[in-house]
Amino acid sequence: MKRALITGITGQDGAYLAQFLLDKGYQVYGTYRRLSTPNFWRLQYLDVFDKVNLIPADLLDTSSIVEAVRVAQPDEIYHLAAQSFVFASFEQPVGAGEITGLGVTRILEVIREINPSIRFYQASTSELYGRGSTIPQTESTSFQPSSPYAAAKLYGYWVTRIYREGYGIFACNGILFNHESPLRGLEFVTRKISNAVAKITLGMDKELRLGNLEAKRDWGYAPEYVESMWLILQQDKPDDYVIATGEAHSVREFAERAFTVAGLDWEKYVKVDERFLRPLDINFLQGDYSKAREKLGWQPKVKFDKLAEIMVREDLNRWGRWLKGEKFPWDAPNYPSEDRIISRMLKLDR
Ligand code: NAP
Ligand code: F7E
Repeated sequence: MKRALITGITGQDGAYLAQFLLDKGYQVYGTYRRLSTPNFWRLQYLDVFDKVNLIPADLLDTSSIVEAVRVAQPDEIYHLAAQSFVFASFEQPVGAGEITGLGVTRILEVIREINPSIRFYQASTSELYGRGSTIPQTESTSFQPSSPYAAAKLYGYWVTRIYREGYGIFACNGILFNHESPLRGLEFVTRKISNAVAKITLGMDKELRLGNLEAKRDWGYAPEYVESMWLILQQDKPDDYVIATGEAHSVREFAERAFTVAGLDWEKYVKVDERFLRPLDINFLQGDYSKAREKLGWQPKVKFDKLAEIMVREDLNRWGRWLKGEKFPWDAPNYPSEDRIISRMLKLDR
């Protein structure tokens, strides 16, 4: 039985990947952070909480990573843990470097020391391309990161290649474009929209405040994207791959589509709020996944319209059940209103 270690198993991708690998017959280990309140709702939601082995570890603490690798003895490590919210990386830029950047080297060093035959997947990102990039983006498009998050990921991308080329470690980058699902964190724009649409439809909210409506992203469906991570580590040679849908849509279009799913006119509810603008934003990301299609046999099935529909229907279902008194694992009831969050990024007088 193959053994996999997933860092960041409590996140969107970590939970879906755990489910995918369990279905493949893997013994799955996952690292999680010790928090004052448990954060296992996604694993419970997918009904895999009792099937995975959990190891406390923090990317800031190398000794905890050593322990995780010693305990799990993995054939494959999927390194998904990161401070993944771009907006927050402007609030905590040093943390972005420490966690999202240096965290990669800490894990690669542990692999090099303990067992260099472990295969390593690095969660790289379309954010690497940044502003003003040529379209569509491929594996050979140049990178111009536009946030502390992207700069940290650029470091992680290169250190992965350096350990591959310098030490012969089977280390790969999946350059994944945005991928969403009902398990997406509430701060990301698609889930913020689907959650608000559900609450407005059910009379629990009145409006939705968003930032840059013109930004275009290549949005795919997370459960399909975790399969690509596995495929990347099953190849004969380590390499880097773009994973995307090949389509770009704006935030405005996502809002329009999401409200339409619920039979509402988005323009009546969406307000632009400057607090959600970033010091720098990327206006256009659209991936070319030809290499993944040819070499991995991977291609996306769920595209933009269907994705928005899946997300809105699931948030409607959750809030509907919640209104009837049912309790089940899910993040929204505990999420503070953004008006209650004091952040230098959310100041009104910028
Ligand atoms: P996510 O839902 O935000 O999950 C991030 C995970 O990292 C969580 O399990 C989180 O733990 C963990 N983490 C954060 N800081 C940590 C630390 N200091 N030590 C240990 N663990 C820590 O992100 P995701 O959407 O699943 O994305 C997975 C990875 O893919 C991330 O590296 C992200 O940057 C990258 N990526 C995502 C996308 C996308 O569109 N989703 C696209 C390209 C690349 P807690 O639960 O305790 O917070
Ligand atoms: O923003 C705009 C915002 O926060 C998308 C992460 O998974 O994907 C994700 O990063 C766009 C941006 O995701 C709001 O300015 C408008 O242009 O959903 P997001 P992201 O920044 O693209 C990449 C691939 C990753 O690697 C990251 O880890 O939407 N936008 N209004 C807004 N965004 C948010 N969050 N909230 C708004 O109100």
